Amino acid sequence: MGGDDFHKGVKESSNKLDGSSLKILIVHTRWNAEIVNPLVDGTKSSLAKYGVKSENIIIRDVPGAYELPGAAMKLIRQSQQESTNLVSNIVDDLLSTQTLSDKANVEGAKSGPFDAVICIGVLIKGSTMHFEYIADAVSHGIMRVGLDTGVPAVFGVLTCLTDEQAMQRAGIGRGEDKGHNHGLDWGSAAVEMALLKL
Ligand code: DLZ
Repeated sequence: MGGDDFHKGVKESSNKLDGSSLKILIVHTRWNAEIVNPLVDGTKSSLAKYGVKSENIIIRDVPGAYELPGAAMKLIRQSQQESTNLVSNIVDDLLSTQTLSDKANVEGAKSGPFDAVICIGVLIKGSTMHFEYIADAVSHGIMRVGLDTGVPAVFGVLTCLTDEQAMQRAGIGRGEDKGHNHGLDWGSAAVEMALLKL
């Protein structure tokens, strides 16, 4: 490890990732918005690179990182409930003139539940234990969202010791080296996990 051929970070998947049929939820914080917003932009550009249509990227914001798991869980549950309702409406309307695909795809946007959720936030360590408690709760909470709903949940939360560390990981470092925008990796992780199959 550490030689010239050492690749830091995630390698591209060897599978072809076609996100054109996916519907992705992004939930991000308004805390540390100056760093979070570029991360959201990086995530969106990565999703676009893999073919996810802009109308199928749903974005919601919450106050802080602590709210991310609860919001993600609530919105996923809503999308699953709406899709159940849609199916029963389609069955009710089977004899109407509207085709099934017309009914299921309103104005090009994909109906149905989310295929993945990306939770984005930035925690920066202060002088109290707050950082440790929130980071622990949020990381476990986001894991639970994924396991309990079956919808892949991407951990897009930076847990940094300084502002500069966070800026570097959002690609907006102050020095000549702006760093790497981790949102680019979160978008590809969401597409890859959404498409995962045997
Ligand atoms: C209170 C707080 C603090 C001190 N720091 C951060 C932070 O660095 N990043 C973040 O996303 N949120 C922070 N918060 C807010 C909490 O996540 C949460 O919104 C509040 O405690 C209300 O539940």
